[in-house]
Amino acid sequence: MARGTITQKIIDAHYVSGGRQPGEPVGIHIDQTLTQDATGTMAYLELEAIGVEKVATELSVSYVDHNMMQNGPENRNDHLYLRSVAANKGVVFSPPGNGICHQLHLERFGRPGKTLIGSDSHTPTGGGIGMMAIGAGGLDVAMAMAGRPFFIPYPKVIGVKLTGALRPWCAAKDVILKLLSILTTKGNVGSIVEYFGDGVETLGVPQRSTITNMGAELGVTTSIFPSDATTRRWLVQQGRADEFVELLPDADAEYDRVIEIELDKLVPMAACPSSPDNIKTVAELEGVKVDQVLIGSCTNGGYRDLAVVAMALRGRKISPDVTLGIAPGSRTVLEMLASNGMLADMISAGARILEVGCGACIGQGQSPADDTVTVRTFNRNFAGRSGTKGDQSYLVSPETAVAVALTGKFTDPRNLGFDAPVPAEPERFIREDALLQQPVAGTEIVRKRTIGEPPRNSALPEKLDGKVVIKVGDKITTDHIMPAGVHLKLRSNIPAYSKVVFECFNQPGVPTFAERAAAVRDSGKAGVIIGRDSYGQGSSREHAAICPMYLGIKVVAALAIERIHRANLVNFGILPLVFANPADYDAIDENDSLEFKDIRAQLDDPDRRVAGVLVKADGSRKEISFTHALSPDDIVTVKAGGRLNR
Ligand code: MIC
Ligand code: SF4
Repeated sequence: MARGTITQKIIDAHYVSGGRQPGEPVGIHIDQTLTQDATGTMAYLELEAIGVEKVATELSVSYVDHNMMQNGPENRNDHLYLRSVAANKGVVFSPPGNGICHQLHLERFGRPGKTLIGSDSHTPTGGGIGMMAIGAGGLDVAMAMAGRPFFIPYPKVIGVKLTGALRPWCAAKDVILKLLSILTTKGNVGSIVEYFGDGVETLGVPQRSTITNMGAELGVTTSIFPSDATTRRWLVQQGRADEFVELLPDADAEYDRVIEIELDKLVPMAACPSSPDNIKTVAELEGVKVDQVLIGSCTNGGYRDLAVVAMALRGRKISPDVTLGIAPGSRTVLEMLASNGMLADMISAGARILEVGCGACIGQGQSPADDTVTVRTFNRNFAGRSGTKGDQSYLVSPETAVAVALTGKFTDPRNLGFDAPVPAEPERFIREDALLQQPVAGTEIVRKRTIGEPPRNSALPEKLDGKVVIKVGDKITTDHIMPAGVHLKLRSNIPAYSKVVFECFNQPGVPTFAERAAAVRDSGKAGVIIGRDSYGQGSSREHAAICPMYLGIKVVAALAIERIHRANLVNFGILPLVFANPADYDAIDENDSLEFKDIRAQLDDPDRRVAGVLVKADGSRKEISFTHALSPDDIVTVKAGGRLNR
């Protein structure tokens, strides 16, 4: 078992209750929370439903960064609700245009050694500054704002030893892409990745944060770097030197597993369609024609990344075969680029400057053309996430992205024929504190007509008469379950948003998933979803639980269910089960019945066994055995029909 790690030190300092053996639920005190608008509206509605007058955390911040298209009044209605509820409940509010929650939190609020949970799966960005920063569903964030501990499985610690230093044109993104090629997106649930070794000091905080940000794609609880002289330098640059604390592993720290990455051996890499772990070297892709390049997002939208891009573009023009979009991660970054002339370099090279925010990363605009290649510095390339069905989306570093923009095709940046830009670190970052809105007690909460209420489930019955509404395969992401993009504006309107659950599997002339699920629900049966491996990976969006719940889904059974999604299912009273015998997955088909007798009593079985009876269309019956990973507290929640009922 791991010893002397940073992970352990932070957990010890925040320990509230629970086990200390890997896998046992451990409750930790949460110092800070963050929300973003697309998950935040529901989180604050939940906070209100719990009856919280004022948040109990050291700091809670509400950011608006996702839903900024404002096609119709819904987005702005959400912003007004978010701003007023933040003021009312003691939460700092960051309005649209200030920046992506993770980038901004790193600049303004991230503190080494603190715990942070955020209603966004890329909250681990804060690990780059030595925080234990974890993504969670909105209801869990609401509970933390209410002062409740947050439960994680006591982690196994994967130590990633970095040695040497990156060579020119190689980037932090290549480090995490390399790690994704080793660990993949599957099988890492319950672990925390901790970086150590002499290579750590060669990476600045922005680079470390790129690595911890995209660590989310590994499916781990979070990733973390030490807090050292480099961290101190970053805090000085941000005008927050007094917030520095050193945080290092013991010299004889032991990890559950060690992976070594030699930074000087890394080459530029790309995640190929349609998974962040489908890795090739850029050299292998050399020459592939590209139509679109997009630079930005919470992975690579910081000052250093965009400065590299600006310097590579200076005095050059992009290829006429591509469009290049650049979205700075925060207002500060944009303002710094504007004041030092780098923005002009980008514009005159042919870049399209996009709004500060998530934008194209969440499928809000910039969808690629049919049958074309899009190259992005983002962290996810799940099928269809760009807004184009059958998209071919590749994920790369800013260094590689700018090489592609200049040539119109996949190009190893080392072949560009000029030296890799090395931007100077700014002595001071611009601070726009006046644009952050501080709470004012008693503020009236603005609730326009599109602000709904968080729906509730009914309690788990004794006998669950289930019917399989859909059977899906491996690696179903929450983007498959609950598409974002053009539908994002429905996040506060559950009945409307529910209509597009599993939209990507709908076929013309066949009733949609939503119609089928509602028909099962209205017939008095419980809807069942059958998944395979890594069900629910990706985003933390709890709508991937709330909307299926609204449509009557009571059980999700799969070979494996990812951490955040499983927690969201529990929070909304959906039973997450795991096939005890993976071969049984093959026995089940859509429209089969799955009956559970005495399900409430079965959940108390100390061996975690749950028996169901599969009834096929021809009337044949087969007993199927399931297990689950529910804690005693989770079981109470599921039985109650979700946390709001409790
Ligand atoms: C994402 O990158 O998928 C998102 C959009 O930021 C989500 C949150 C959401 O769906 O609102 C995430 O990563 O949790
Ligand atoms: Fe926004 Fe994209 Fe980051 Fe999600 S991954 S928070 S959509 S920039």
